[in-house]
Amino acid sequence: MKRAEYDVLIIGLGIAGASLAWKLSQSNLKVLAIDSKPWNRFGDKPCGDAISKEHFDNLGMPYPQGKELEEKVEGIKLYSPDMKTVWTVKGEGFEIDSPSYVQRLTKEARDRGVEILDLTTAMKPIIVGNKVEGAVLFNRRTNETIEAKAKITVDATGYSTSFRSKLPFEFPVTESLDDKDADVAYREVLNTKDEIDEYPYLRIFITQKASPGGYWWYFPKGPNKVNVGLGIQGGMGYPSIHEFYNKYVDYYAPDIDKNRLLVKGGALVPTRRPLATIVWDGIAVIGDSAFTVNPVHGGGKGSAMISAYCVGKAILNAFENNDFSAKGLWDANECYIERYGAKQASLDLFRRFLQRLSDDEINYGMNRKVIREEDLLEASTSGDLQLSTAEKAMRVIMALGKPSLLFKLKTVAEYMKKVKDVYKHFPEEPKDLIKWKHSVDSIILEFNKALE
Ligand code: FDA
Ligand code: PGT
Repeated sequence: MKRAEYDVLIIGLGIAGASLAWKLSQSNLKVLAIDSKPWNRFGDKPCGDAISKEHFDNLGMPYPQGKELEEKVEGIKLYSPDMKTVWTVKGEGFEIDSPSYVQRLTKEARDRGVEILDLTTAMKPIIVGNKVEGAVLFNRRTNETIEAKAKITVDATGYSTSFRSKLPFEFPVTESLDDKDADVAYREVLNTKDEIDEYPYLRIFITQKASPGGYWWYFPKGPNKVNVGLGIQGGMGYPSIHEFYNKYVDYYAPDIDKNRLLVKGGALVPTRRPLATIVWDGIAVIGDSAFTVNPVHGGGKGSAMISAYCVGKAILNAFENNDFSAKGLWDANECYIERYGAKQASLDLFRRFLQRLSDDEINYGMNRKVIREEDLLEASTSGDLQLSTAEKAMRVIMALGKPSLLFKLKTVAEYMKKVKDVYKHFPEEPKDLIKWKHSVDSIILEFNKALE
């Protein structure tokens, strides 16, 4: 068996792993980054490919350019189930060609000294004492087994969680995903028959009938090309996603040319709060594997980049202090929670509420502006649903004259605030993690009961 030693081993070169490799290539650390896929398929995963521009600005990541940028986005149009209400949310973003962008980050990282191995899979962790100290790899290009020792190993394996799930259960980063806390999503990219109307706007169709617990999207990638798909909640016993796709695609994407299909595929989207901790002794977890996706809109590329940024900073710190333990990496949690994690926890609750609403309630709510588009945007960007908004909403709902889940909006807003407050008191030391996690879990249980 071949043996090698590194400072950092990154497993997975999707947007999360590639962003981290790119960031660490600016340091003097000896880094190895691997992926099971061949080079030309890095970053190639089923996705709607929409990212807000703000993420690149906030993190100092390079904008997608040339082939990497398929369309500049100017905003999102949100359609009610009966299509009678359309909310327009303005905001700059990109429709990217994800493989091109991820491969560009990876090439730049390699040019600055990061070693990259494609067709290489992490088979199992190396654990010494109770610390992760690297992984056993298999390289299909050379048919070699490699014992890769590393001071810090980073799991960026996406929704497969294929590395961290092999750790002993005493590692808190082994937390698994409940089926109901995920959406199954599927999309196709096709050319259209005619030029798309207002193609710089993404379209989101809310419909429990055609996508229970998720939504349909129509994301133009230019005047004649579109990414169209849907998500449905997992663990609910619904028919297969393909059944929904085939039944409703002509309704939500009437102008696609089915003879000009470019790509298709589906995957799971975690829709919950992040892992209670994204670091432990000798290990960090980023991207989908750490459940960093936005629970309400399912976008996870921007927040995968945030988790890579926070873990990157924590790694540099850990090397400065020569401490690779959970404690030495702990500031990754603080950074991620402040930038995105607390909002995710609050939106995890909002998502549970939205998934229980009927199409009639959503039609009513959107049409009568029970929540206004500004409030929804505020909720989905900061995780705050204002109580005053909820109180005003109560008055509107009273006029409905029949009992409705919408009545619970004030309770929802209260719990969203409550869980965010708990995240403000994230423990300063790893030893207090379990107690803190219990307090988060009990708020979620209480909230589920309150919705019944
Ligand atoms: P990703 O899955 O991209 O990468 C993981 C990598 O690890 C893979 O390349 C894999 O080969 C590798 N790997 C796994 N195990 C390994 C092992 N043991 N050894 C070596 N390599 C290993 N988000 C968004 O922002 N905007 C959007 O429009 C959408 N739309 C959307 C639509 C659909 C249909 C889905 C399913 C998802 C989305 N998302 C999204 C979510 C988004 O796609 C997702 O959050 C990110 O791409 C996740 O990036 P990661 O790098 O974490 O994982
Ligand atoms: C309800 C559960 C849904 C589960 C979703 C599963 C579906 C999976 C499919 C995945 C498709 C991914 C689509 C990604 C879209 C990207 C949207 C986007 O970029 O949003 C921007 C940026 O948000 P951010 O969090 O990345 O960044 C924040 C900031 O810029 C950085 O600091 C923000 O725009 C929005 O949030 C628009 C709102 C989208 C809302 C989605 C629909 C929800 C349903 C609402 C129902 C309302 C009914 C109310 C009635 C009372």
